Amino acid sequence: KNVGILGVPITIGQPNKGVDLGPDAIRHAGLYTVLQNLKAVYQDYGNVQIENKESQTTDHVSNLKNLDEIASANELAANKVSEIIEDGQFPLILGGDHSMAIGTIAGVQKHYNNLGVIWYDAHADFNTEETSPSGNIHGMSLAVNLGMGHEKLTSILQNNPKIKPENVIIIGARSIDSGERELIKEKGIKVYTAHEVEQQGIESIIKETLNDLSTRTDGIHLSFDVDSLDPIYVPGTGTPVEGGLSIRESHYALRLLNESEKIVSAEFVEVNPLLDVKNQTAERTVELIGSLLGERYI
Ligand code: DIR
Ligand code: MN
Ligand code: MN
Ligand code: MN
Repeated sequence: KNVGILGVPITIGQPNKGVDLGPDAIRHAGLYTVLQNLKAVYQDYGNVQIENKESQTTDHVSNLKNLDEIASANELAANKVSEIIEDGQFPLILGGDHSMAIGTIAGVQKHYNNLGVIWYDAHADFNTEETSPSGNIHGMSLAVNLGMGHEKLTSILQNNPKIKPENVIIIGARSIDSGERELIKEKGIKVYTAHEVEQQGIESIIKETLNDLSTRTDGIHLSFDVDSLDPIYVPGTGTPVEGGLSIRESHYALRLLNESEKIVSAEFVEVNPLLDVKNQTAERTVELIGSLLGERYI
């Protein structure tokens, strides 16, 4: 596999400082070594140039925070991701807050008629400006990809909507706002909450997910928010939620995704080194990336 690494150091989709340092922290945690051990061919495209403004702007009409800045950052990210695919590489995208998925998925979707998305996250990121309790766009990026939300966000690159509701599966959710819940039901999105992971087990869930998406899609993008994991493993993230997935089941999930050969692009987001302890969140992220790209214990 030819891997094209891209950092998207965006922080203005949420309030905590430091998530813009995530991509470099992941590189420092040994990303290249893992790729070399896997004998992967890789190229680092560097980071998208993002101006994370210190002072926050709020759109008066919609209450969206940093709307214009996020829209233009995502346009840049989308074009970069698309370029990586045109170069024949597998986009491995490092974040950055999850608002970046507006652009990354726009960039990938340009190359697929029927893209599937696995959203591995403690949250659903399914708010719109009408439902959002915070105005933070990192809590809206999945909804935007389904065509809901501000026109400046849904119109990035091309088609709107980018993704069909039946092509999205959320795994690990345990913090969903009431408005998001309504929208999820309305759109009929499949959600495996942390309770389903407990009850059904991650192996069955990933196999079901792959079965489901494989028949309908021509490629699957993995959007992996590190806050899907329990905070005991990942202290370095901005919106931790207790009761999360374990590191063991998450490695196994990623291994199953690797074996399926259905994943065409992946992003690992919300790594915040300023909230971290000894870069362990970035280190675990690198190890998880290793599992997705084929690393095995034996
Ligand atoms: C919350 C938090 N649902 C919001 N979202 C987060 O602000 O929309 N997403 N943390 O990752
Ligand atoms: Mn998220
Ligand atoms: Mn999250
Ligand atoms: Mn380690």
